[in-house]
Amino acid sequence: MSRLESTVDRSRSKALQERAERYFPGGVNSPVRAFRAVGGAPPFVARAEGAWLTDADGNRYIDYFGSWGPMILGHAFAPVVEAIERAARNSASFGASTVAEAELAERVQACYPALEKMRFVSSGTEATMSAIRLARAATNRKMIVKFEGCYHGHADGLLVKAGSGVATFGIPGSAGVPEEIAQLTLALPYNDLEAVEAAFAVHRGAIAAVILEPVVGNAGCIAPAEGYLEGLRALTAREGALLIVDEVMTGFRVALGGACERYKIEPDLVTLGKIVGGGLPVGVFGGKLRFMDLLAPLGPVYQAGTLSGNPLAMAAGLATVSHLQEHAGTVYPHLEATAKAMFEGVAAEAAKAGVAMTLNRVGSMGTWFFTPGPVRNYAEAATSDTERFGRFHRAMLDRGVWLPPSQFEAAFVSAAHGEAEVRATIEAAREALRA
Ligand code: HOZ
Repeated sequence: MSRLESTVDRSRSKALQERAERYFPGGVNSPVRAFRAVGGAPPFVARAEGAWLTDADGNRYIDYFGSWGPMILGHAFAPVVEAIERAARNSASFGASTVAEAELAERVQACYPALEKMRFVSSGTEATMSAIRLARAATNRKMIVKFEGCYHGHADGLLVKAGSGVATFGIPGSAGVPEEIAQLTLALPYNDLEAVEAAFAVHRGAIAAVILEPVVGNAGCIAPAEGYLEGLRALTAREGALLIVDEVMTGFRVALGGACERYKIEPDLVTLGKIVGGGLPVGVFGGKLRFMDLLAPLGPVYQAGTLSGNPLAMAAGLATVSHLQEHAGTVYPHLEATAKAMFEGVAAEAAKAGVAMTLNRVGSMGTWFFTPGPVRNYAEAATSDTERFGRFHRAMLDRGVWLPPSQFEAAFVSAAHGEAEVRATIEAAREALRA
């Protein structure tokens, strides 16, 4: 048997993958799902509840990717399911304004006071590309600064040295992006203020915005160094560039008010997604009034979407954000304690097994990098032994633990994970790290 083959019966998933490959490139609608970075066949999900996924063959897994972040309350969380059902009875879409939009906006603003005004869109990609457009219009400048390994969706100008699937497959950017567009993006090392200072010196008066993941999730999890976020704020303010804090992944995750609250950031614009939609497709961009009021119909920056503020998505988002707001005092401490026990428990097993590993964790998101570390930027993350990670991933999957299928994606813990899941995960890791 090859090292990629599993002893677990996933024959139904395998057949479904073969069928999917007839219709979708790689059999998937988003590249990392194809498991190419870790090997083995991806299980097809039949259903999920709480912290557990069940595949098409009836195998059960503890879920540590949580739909890539949104499922912070666990799968099929009853208030979210009921809200979606209620909304669906009134029709799935109108393409006109509804009361739920302002209700959700009011709650989002209570958690994120920096969003003086906002706009709902349908994905994180839409949110970040619209924020960049606003920044360019507001400054009348063309260039943007991003950081290596940060992923801000798949708009042309944001794929330069991006994280997530771009890092997973080791490609510098994407074919099909005109050089003229890629040249407007400067990709600098994360956690390096001097590099940003130098870029502003070279391109004085040309940089419209600096966009970043305040805690990187798409190169694996990387925390901001002490003083880094404050430094970026000061530099961008001094140079007349906007600071865009991309909280698609960290929003409502690393605190109720995301990284803005946790690190006391004062952004010009913020982008959100994932949790704010409760598992349905929602993105948000928002920030200072003087920028947001440049948007059509008030101003000259055009942005639109038939499904923006979709009633089902608003209902799921409202149920999720309301629950987080009303139970923040219990949910976030539970997430912190569960994630700490689980991530550190697995890292302790690696130490016992003599496996070189660096654990990075911020709240309920984290990554075990298969490298002695430290990991403070993408170049250091890229020193990880990705083949070793793949072996660990497959061995964990065979023991009923589904981790994100790439060394360069963060793992997430939900409020539905508890002591039993933590214990089972550490036990699985004890064996998997020796496999
Ligand atoms: N880029 C996403 C995670 N960072 C992957 C989304 C997906 O494959 O569903």
